[in-house]
Amino acid sequence: MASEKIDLLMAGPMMPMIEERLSTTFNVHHFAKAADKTAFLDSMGPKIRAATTGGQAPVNAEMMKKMPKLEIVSNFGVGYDTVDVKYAGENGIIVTNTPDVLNEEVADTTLGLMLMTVRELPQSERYLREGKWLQKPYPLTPASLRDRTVGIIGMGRIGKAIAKRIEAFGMPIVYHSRNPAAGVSYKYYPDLTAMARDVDILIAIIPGGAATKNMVDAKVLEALGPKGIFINVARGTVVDEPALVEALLSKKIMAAGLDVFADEPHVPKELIEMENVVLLPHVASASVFTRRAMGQLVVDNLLAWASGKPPLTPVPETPYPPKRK
Ligand code: NAP
Ligand code: 8YV
Repeated sequence: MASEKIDLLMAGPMMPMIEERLSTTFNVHHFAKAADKTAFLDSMGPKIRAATTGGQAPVNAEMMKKMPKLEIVSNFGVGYDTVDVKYAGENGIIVTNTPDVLNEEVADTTLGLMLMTVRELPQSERYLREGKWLQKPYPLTPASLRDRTVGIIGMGRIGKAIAKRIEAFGMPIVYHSRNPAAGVSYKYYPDLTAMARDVDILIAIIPGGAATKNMVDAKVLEALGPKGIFINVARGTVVDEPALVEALLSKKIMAAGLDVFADEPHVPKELIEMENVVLLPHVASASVFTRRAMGQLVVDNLLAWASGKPPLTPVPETPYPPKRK
């Protein structure tokens, strides 16, 4: 006798391959498509045993309370700041993410964004397209990678992949995190402001959430100084965005390259109008190759759990096996 499919809540839109590969084992219920979310959770919530989400669609405590049989939330993305892992951990719900499979892609994009920002490549490309080269050459860029030290905020999986690439560029590297990273010989700064004072490029690649909110504030930006360039591939919440806008407008820092924003997909008008910023629409991992690998890991975590095996990549806050109340 064929066993019954498991009811799964898909919190937001996801890649079609994820739903296709889940459909043999799960009944997929689309939360985002429900006109009345409360009525949907009241009627479907008691049946749901698994959930999946990515990026913009949260799985918060309020939702999880309405799914008393929920056992697993499989998150698309290594960052899982939109899932309430504290509530999940306290209630025996495993949360999984997609680490490692995106390290190289995100590190590549970070280096691209750094080069674009320092050497004004998008600006000079626009210059050519606008026919301005016919009048005179694009001005020399005030900034170069040649005389700069890089400070990385976060020396985890992706921070290390970024550092490896920057080493090949022959640039000195230092870093900040809560603890010194194992197996790393770069200079460690326990104090972020002190590191910002000593570097010319600051790259953020840390998790979002309450612990890192506005970590890069006016004081850190001031310490980075008028030659300083800020690159953010972490989360928009890690920088005080109004303070960043002010620092860029008043030339307290020279430039910024940003892949992430506080209220995506909304980007402050001031940033869009500035010439000394390069803006990307959260694309650091966004190749077909890497997004497929991330999607497969979302599926594999759920299939492992459904067959009674340990999920492949539970987050540290919700270790397997879970402690159910
Ligand atoms: P990871 O391996 O867990 O590394 C995280 C690093 O951040 C560690 O060095 C950690 O060191 C440090 N850290 C954590 N909390 C901190 C805090 N409160 N203060 C200072 N440092 C802190 O994670 P990963 O795989 O490298 O990914 C990092 C993050 O990048 C993700 O969580 C996500 O937000 C972001 N990301 C963005 C994109 C994008 O598309 N733009 C793509 C992938 C990832 P300590 O624990 O010692 O502090
Ligand atoms: C994804 C990311 O773009 O992995 C992460 O933490 O930010 C990105 O790789 C995002 O999670 C998908 O919405």
